[in-house]
Amino acid sequence: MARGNGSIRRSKKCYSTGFASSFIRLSPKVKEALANDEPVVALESTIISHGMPYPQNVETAQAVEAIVANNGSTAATIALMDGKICVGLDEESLVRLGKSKIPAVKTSRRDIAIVLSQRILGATTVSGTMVAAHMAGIKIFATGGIGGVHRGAETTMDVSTDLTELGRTPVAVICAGAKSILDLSKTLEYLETQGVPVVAYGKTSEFPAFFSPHSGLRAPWSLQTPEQVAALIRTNVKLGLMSGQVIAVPIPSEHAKHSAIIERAIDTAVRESEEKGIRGKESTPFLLKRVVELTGGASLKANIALVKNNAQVASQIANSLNGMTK
Ligand code: PSU
Ligand code: MN
Repeated sequence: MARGNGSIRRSKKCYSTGFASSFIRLSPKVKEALANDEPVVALESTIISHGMPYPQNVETAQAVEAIVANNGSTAATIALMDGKICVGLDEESLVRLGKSKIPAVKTSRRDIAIVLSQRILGATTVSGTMVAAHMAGIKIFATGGIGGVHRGAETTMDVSTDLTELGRTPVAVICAGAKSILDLSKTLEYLETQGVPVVAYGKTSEFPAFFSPHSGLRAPWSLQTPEQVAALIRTNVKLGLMSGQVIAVPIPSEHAKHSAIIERAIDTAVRESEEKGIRGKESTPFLLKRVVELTGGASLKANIALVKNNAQVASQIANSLNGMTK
């Protein structure tokens, strides 16, 4: 039953309440895909506004959407615009996020209601995107890397809300692990605390470190095929476990060749951020930007390649999940 213009169809696939659905604006393509029970992959927008420079950010967002489409799924890039949670963006909106004179606000769960009520342009993080995807009934979300426990968190308490979101929202996040701007060992500990399965994907049992397939840390689980991941997601949904999953896909080896140089740049960037006293939500964007500068763009190339790879894997998982008997 439709609930007025632009609102989502009320079906078993839609988890939002009547009130929440009035805030959601589905693009025509996403609306049709969800109504027809076709596979949909959510994509975040902070990676566009804060994760990459213009114009590579917009180009990558478009290329990633095309990869999802070419693999038989519908892409739903998510952002907050004009007081609505927009699920599926047109080209003009992608450019607005990537190039706006008034920059988009990085929007995690904490910020959603403020950004909507003030009608601010909001780019959703992993946490914000998971909230929106779940409201729209989307179970699979592809990105580059998740936020995590920051280095030095024992004194700063800087732990990304992405990790608590993963503990409370049943969306699978297909990523390349987390960047070593973070403390990866503490990040895995915290995900265990939150009850989140972390799965190394493919022929590996190691948790990948974004720019490198190697972190030296073992992932608690390892799965090899889209079907196995789809079975995990389906079982999680059927059980009513409200937690998400981290599906950690190693960067393809041909794109990992500069990882040692990038690692040194990360150490420098972390030191600079401490010296400058950068804190809170500014910390991750500062580090990402500095690493791109210090590596002369090598990290950006690797970042783009792994996001595309993750989008492809996510589409395969979405197709597989869709093919399973309900
Ligand atoms: N890590 C990346 N690229 C990104 C981000 C993290 O390699 O673009 C973004 C994501 O949107 C992620 C957010 O959800 O940063 C985490 O920010 P914080 O550490 O402030 O929670
Ligand atoms: Mn933080």
